[in-house]
Amino acid sequence: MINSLPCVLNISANDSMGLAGNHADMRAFSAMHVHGASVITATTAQNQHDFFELNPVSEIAFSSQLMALKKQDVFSVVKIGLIATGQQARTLLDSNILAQKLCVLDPVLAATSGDMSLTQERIDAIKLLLPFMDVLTPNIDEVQALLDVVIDSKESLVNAAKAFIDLGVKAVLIKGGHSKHVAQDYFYSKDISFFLDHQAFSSEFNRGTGCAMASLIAASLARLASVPDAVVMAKMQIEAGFKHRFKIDANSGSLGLQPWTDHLNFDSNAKLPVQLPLLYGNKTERHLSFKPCDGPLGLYPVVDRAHWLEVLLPLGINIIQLRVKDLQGDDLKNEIRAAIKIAHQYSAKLFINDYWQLAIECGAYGVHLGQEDLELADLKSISEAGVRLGLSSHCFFEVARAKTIKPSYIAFGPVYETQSKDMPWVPQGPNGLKYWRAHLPNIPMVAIGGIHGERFVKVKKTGVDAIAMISAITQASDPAQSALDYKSLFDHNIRFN
Ligand code: 3NM
Repeated sequence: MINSLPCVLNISANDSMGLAGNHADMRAFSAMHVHGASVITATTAQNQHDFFELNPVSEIAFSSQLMALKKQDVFSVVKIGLIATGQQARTLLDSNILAQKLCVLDPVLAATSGDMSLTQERIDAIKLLLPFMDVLTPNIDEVQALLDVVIDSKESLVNAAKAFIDLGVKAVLIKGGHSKHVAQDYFYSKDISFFLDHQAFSSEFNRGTGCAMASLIAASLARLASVPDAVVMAKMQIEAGFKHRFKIDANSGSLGLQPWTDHLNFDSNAKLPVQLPLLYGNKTERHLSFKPCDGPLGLYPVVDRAHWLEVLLPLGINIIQLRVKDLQGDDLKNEIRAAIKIAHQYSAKLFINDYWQLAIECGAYGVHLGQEDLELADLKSISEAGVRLGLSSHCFFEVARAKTIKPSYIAFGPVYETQSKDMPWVPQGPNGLKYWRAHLPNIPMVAIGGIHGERFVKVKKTGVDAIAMISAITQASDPAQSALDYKSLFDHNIRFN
């Protein structure tokens, strides 16, 4: 079978030494199994030590490359690196290509090898393009030059990110804050913001890292990832690239990006070439700890009323979740209290969905949160109250954040399509679970979403610690018998019939 590759239209300059610019972009696309087409904006004459010349291509050379690619439009994503003249930006806008595509802009203003005529014309050219950009990836120097600000604190960093959004950019990843061994980036969009840390940062043999980062993001967008996921995957690739750097002499080299493994096709015997980054919404998240769950987990029913606990816990089920979506005030509190009382009688681990304040107040065993709740929930209070924390995750960026928070368990879903909850995420399947198991050997994993019948055994075989279910138990004609069957399957690996 002939492999079909997604395509990125790449607009960047040629680096004569082949370490940065278009060469680095193409290496990044190739690692991500994405095809890159090139519009060259300039030739540069440079080596590791000196930057000699930036020679923009002629206007006709620029516009004709663009025209040729527009005529065979196989691109969903445009990635822009060095724009050499104001006219190139205007030509790009006139081509109407940007408005129809996802666009990533790495605003290259200076080369690591030396100054690259940082002119007002090139700054203005980049500003012209900003309103069309889905992702902007400046480093701190570029932020300062583009916005004419000084970044010297977290507050100034956040303000700069917001200023880019005001200029029309949808999301910005500000790269930098390099301390000796850690590279810290800051992501900001209207919906979400987070920091990303990586330990593998090095200032040697790292030419083209910025170009590669933007191209890796563009490549993941072409592979239909969400923007936060594309950023996390790019960071994972960069870390692996640092570990496998190559050199061409004693001083010069670049990242050795690794072939990307698609988590939905993960072969559990494969070695993991990339690791998850540290990702956190605020610094305190990194330093919290949550009580572990006692003993093994197993079959994990999710129910909407306390009376289910009377049915299910006598069967020996030791973990259960109360997920009430239609009560408030005293009714809600009474339901939670009733469930906690029954769970106590059976020494079962009861997690309360969503209502973390009530869970703390009523002394629940644990609370289960979705990541959209993290902006409001007080994780420190949950941790200090000794209430366990279960966190949902559905994609790279959520798994990375959950891993950083180190909850008592992480739930992964949806494994299959489910009717029990509106789900914008791609089902991860058993291969997705195997991939996350390999990444997180030591964190208890819960699988959830569309699991029933033969699927149960496939999910169990991935090595998860618990399987959470709603409809397969609560909507069964005999819920207790169904729960018993699944419990035996989990506990004894017996065949389902
Ligand atoms: N959370 P059923 S899937 C409540 O993926 C819930 O986070 C999910 O119900 C997640 O077992 C889901 O009936 C619904 O498919 C699970």
